[in-house]
Amino acid sequence: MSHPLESLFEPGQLKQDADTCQEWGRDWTRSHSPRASAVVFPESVEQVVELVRLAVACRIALVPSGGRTGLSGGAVAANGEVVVSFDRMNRILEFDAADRILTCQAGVVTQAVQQRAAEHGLFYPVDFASAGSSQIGGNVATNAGGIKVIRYGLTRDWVAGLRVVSGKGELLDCNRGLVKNATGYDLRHLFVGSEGTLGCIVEVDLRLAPTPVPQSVMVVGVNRFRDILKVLAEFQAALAPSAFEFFSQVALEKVVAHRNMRPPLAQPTPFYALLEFDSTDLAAAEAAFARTVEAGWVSDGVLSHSEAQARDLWQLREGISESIAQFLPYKNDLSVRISRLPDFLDDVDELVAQRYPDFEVCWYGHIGDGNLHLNILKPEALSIDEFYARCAEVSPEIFRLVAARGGSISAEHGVGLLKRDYLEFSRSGEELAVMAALKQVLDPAQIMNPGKLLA
Ligand code: S2G
Ligand code: ZN
Repeated sequence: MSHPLESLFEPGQLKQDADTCQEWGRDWTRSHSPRASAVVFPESVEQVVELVRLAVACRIALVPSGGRTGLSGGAVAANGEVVVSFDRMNRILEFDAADRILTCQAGVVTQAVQQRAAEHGLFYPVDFASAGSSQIGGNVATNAGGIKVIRYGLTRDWVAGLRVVSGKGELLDCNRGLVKNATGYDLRHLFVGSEGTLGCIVEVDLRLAPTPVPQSVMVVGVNRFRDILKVLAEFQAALAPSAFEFFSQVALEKVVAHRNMRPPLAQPTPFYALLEFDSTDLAAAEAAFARTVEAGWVSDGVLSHSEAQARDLWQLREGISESIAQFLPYKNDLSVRISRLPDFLDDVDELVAQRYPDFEVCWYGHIGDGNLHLNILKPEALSIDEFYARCAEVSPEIFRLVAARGGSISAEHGVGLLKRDYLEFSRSGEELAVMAALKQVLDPAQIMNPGKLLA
């Protein structure tokens, strides 16, 4: 069957078969069935410009899609939209040693950026479990965070320049890799985190960091939820961690079972903290560890003595998401300022125990930057619909606790479809009005990822 967009592409660049529409019409979420009408695979910026212009003329909705690892339904084509896949715009275009900038097409996989940076003796410091399949364009569109934010910040902090095709089909070349550029609004930051609702990210200038000294990893057993923050403070007083993660015993059990691994400590503890730090700070780390044990916050710990052991310890944290996927978890990705975490932890832990007494609760996340992943695991006996409905009843209560502490109902996974209707817990009416006005300016035909992020 012919398609209004067909004239723009070579055969094989526009597909309408059910399997392709199903596979490319979704991300990692399973709450909405994909119903894409077609999938296009542009191969150049010029093709993306023509695509958006023709889609505006034909009023065809577009869903930009990268590695399809999203967790909020931001890349789900649930209403007959055309998916714009950047799989074939996957070239690293340029590296400039003086600027320490790597210029990539949007479809370059995150891990390929990390590898190319290493080949140039540098380091791309944004890392997370899905880096082997996520794409840089999607990382920018969701301002991806991950496990090293405590030292290196988020994707936003490494975007030196951005080429974007707006919803009007205009190519915007934002900041061009400049370190300083005081010439008005920095539009690159508008598109970072925009989730494909303002335009298509087509090329990214990524800043690279100096390679860190060799790192050590320590996993410690923590007795009480709120003591994790005292442990964080103790280590941060002694050194600058490159990562400070946590996970509960439930999370550990799932990973150990799923990956047939050994627990890190002789005895189980309710919670675990995983920290990574410069090996040159080993003595300071051991002294801080001893103080946390003396204080009664930590019961035991293990330190990596090789890269292989460090990787194994990281697997205990990075393997959680995949290990719990079989339980179809209902996910909440929350953040509050570090200073407000202790009271927030008490609040939300109490609420979860009250409202989910018969559900298995799996806690983990980047507690060092205030980000908690609260995953409720589906009981065998409940259907997915019943389970999600039960969980959705509690979400507003959790979001009220987040709002009361000035936190965010989506720390790093984005809003997409799943969190869209709860935005008022984290954004004011005035802010939402400004966001809608900006979308009207950049996507007046409302064809860019309609229904995502903004209702
Ligand atoms: C993490 C990965 C996605 C998930 O492990 O830090 O962001 O499952 C998550 O929550
Ligand atoms: Zn995370």
